[in-house]
Amino acid sequence: MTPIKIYGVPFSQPVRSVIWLLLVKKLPFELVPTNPGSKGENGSKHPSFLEKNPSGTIPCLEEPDTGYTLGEGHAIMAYLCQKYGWSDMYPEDIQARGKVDWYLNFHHRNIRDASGMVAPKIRKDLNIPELAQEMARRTFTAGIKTLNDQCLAKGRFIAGDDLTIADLAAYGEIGQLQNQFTNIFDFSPFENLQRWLNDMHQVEFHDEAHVVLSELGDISEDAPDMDTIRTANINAFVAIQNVVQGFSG
Ligand SMILES: N[C@@H](CCC(=O)N[C@@H](CS)C(=O)NCC(=O)O)C(=O)O
Repeated sequence: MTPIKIYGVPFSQPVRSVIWLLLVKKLPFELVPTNPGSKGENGSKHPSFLEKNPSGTIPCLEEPDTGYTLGEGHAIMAYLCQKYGWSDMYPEDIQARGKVDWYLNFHHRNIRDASGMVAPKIRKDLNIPELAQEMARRTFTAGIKTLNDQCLAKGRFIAGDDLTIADLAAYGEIGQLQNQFTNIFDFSPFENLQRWLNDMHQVEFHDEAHVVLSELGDISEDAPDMDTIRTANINAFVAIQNVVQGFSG
């Protein structure tokens, strides 16, 4: 069987969540470097990429054996879980699965707005208005308050007491803001969320899946230049490849 392909770069939040799932499940895959937003040959807006994922965003999955392609991080994770029978991560029981799906839907325009705080630091050239940044902070804060006060007050993980793809999706966004990574959000008022973050650190391959963030480090004061981001992505790419090589023997 030819390994599946994942198009993307490790700095992308939904790409990281998909990669982490594949590492946890030890499924060999090929990570195909793809520049988000670029119309160039390896870009997510190139016509050949749009054939695979009409929205022109990363991540995107491709199965060389079947020719099947799929975009959207959450759709990819749900598909993989169903295809390979990873029912621990995406339960078969429809009520339990409903709770995972609740989060996967809730995530967008709530938790996903974490990236609305990261992007202005990384892409100074985009001149993202202060108001947009403030709106992202407010939406994100309301989102994590919901997780902290409701979901994580009742269960160890977001959709109950077991780790699921809801947690991997959420960590892609929330995790990046922690003080050992970009350090651009204060989680101290959110006790349950902090406990969850610590639990997520214990999940297998946490460090390998997040090399890009440890390489990039604290960006709260100084924005990294493009070379630093490129190097962080390359080093993360190598770290991920090294783990995957171990799976295929
Ligand atoms: N809803 C999509 C969002 C994907 C997304 O926005 N990816 C970014 C990189 S993190 C991207 O490809 N941006 C390029 C663009 O929007 O043109 C998902 O969760 O997969």
